[in-house]
Parts: sequence; C-alpha cells; structure tokens
Amino acid sequence: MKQELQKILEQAKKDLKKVKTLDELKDLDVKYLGRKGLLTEKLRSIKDLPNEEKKDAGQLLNQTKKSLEHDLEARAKSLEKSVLEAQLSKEFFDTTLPGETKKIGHIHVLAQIQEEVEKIFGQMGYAVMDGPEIDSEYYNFEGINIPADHPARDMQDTFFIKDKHDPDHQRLVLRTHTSPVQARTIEKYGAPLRIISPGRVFRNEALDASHEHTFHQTEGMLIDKNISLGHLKGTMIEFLSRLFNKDVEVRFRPGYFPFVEPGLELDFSCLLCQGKGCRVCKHTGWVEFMGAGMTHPNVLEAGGIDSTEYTGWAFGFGMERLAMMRYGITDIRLFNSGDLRFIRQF
Ligand code: FA5
Repeated sequence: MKQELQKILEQAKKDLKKVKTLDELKDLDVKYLGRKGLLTEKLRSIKDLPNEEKKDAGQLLNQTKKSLEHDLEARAKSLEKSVLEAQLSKEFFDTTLPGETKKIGHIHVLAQIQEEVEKIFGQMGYAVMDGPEIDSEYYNFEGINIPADHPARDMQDTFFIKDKHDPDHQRLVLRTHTSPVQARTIEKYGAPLRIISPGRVFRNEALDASHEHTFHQTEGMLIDKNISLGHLKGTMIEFLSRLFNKDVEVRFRPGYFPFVEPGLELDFSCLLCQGKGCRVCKHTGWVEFMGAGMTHPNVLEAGGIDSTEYTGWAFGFGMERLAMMRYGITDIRLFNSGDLRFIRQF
C-alpha cells in the first residue's frame, strides 16, 4: 500500500507541474480526490485489508490526501495570481483613483425614536405590544366605548374598507389610532398590565405642516389596583426627561376621549425656549403632546376586568411630533417624503 500511495503522490506532483489553467487544475482534483478519484478508491479499499493493517493504511492515506490537497491549493493560488497579473498587465489600472464607496442605509429617524421609546418604557417594566394596522370597526371604536352613533367618531376621519367575506358585513378600518391595542390587550391578558404599543395609524386628514394622513403613535396603558393620575404624571416626567436628557415639566388640561374618564391632554414644557415662549410653542411655553386619561370602566368591563377592583390609565402620543420637537423639524410631511436629503440628516 505504501509504495502504491508513493507512486500516486509522485504522479500527482508530475501532473501538477503540467497544469496551466484553473480548469485543468479542477480536472486534476477530480482525477485524484473526486468521488471516483484514485485516492478516494484507495480509501474505500481499506475496509478489505486485514484488521492489523487497517490503522496504518488509514493514517498513511490521510497524510497523502492532506499533502495532495495542500499542493493543489498552493497551485490554485499561484494560478489565480498569475491570471490577475496577466489581466492587469493588459489593462491600465490607476491605483491613485479613490475607491468606490458603498452606500449603506441607516435606520429612519422615526424608527430610531421608536427604539428609544421602547427602551425607556422597557426599563420601567412595560411590555411592547403590536396590533394590526387594518382592524375591525369593533376594536377601533365600539370596543373602546365609541358606539356607531357616537359623535366622537367624527373626531377621527376614517378610511373604511369593505370586508366582502364577513357575513356580518362588519367594515374594516385603517386604524385611526393605536388605542384598539388597549381592547385587544385587556381581552388577552386581563389585569394587572403595563404595556406600550407603538405603530402606524391613518386618518383621512386635511394635510398641513403638523397633520399627516399616515403617522405614528405610541399607546401606553397601566392597569392595577389603586392607580391614579399621579402615576401617569410621574411616568411621563420620567420618560420625557430620559428621552430629552434634561428636566421636563408636564401639565394636564381637560380633554375628551370616550375611552377615558376623566380625559385629559398632556403638555410638556417647550424645550426649544425652556418654557419662555417661542414660535414653536406658540408663545405659551408649553407643547401639546398627547391625549390620556383614566381608563373608562366600560373599556375595562368589555375586556372582562372588574372595574371596582382595578383602575388604570392610558395615553396616546404622536411620534412625528416628538421627533419634530427633538430635532426642530418644522414640517411633518418631510417624514414620508422619501427625500434623502432629509432622511440622511439623522
Ligand atoms: C388619540 O388618538 C387618542 N387615541 C389618544 C388617547 C389614548 C387618549 C389613550 C386617551 C387615552 P388624538 O387624536 O388627540 O388622540 O391623537 C393623539 C396624538 O397623535 C396627538 O396628540 C398628536 O401628537 C398625534 N396626531 C393626531 N393627529 C395627527 C396627525 N394628523 N398627524 C400627526 N400627528 C397626529
């Protein structure tokens, strides 16, 4: 066996010297190491040897195989190099030219803010929930205490979609806010719970510098025993101060939303003028930020939570408006414009 292998190796080396192209090298590889190659055949024949010879023969064969593989690889490298050199000698190649810069994308400013929002609330023990962007009329309205004939439906101009397959002819809606996630989460998990839910929402809106038809909100909800608006105020002061990296004050104003009672709007102190009054805060020193309030008992009960035992609050704020405040962006329509000059700034 030893002599046979020696012979094969010597022959292979001779063959290697004659090889001039990568294709020829590939043929040689097949001839010796392919499925029916000379060395492979020898490896297969080990099983027919007497037991006492098998070990030595195996070792020897493996050494021979490795040595051949090594030679083939070395030859491949030198052939590749000479192919490249030949090519370069034919072409003029200006090594002083600047290289081609690869264009790498980056995370959109709104997604960046969303990540930060999730991180801060995550640190405060909130889970992040997701909800469908196309939802039933029930979850977008009835499930959160906005019946069909309620005037509050007019607060959010809605895109409706006909669901042909629904025997009840329930209409589907492009959700007008992230509040449907409240009803879905209460139904699924009951109390106590502590969640946020960022996502895209849609309204049939007259567009201007601060109103888009497609924008993003973050819903938040806390339900537990003995929860009050004091917890909401503390949570929002903590969240905004961490997000903006400076002390932020907040204030409540009465506001109406059918799914909370009492309802309120929350403003925070304008960060551009430190509350002194400027164009952005319309010289009030405060920036309107979000709707909120104590979760209406009807919403808790609709999801099977005993409203005499548990209380909670919910809020919903606009992500674009938050980003606008942070970066001094003056027109909300820039976010969806696809204008790279805008997107690349963040
Ligand atoms: C709501 O959507 C309620 N669901 C918020 C809520 C949640 C109240 C939980 C109570 C409890 P509102 O329509 O005000 O409320 O919208 C909330 C925020 O979304 C606004 O403060 C604003 O920041 C943002 N927003 C509303 N409409 C637009 C729009 N067309 N373009 C951009 N941002 C908007």
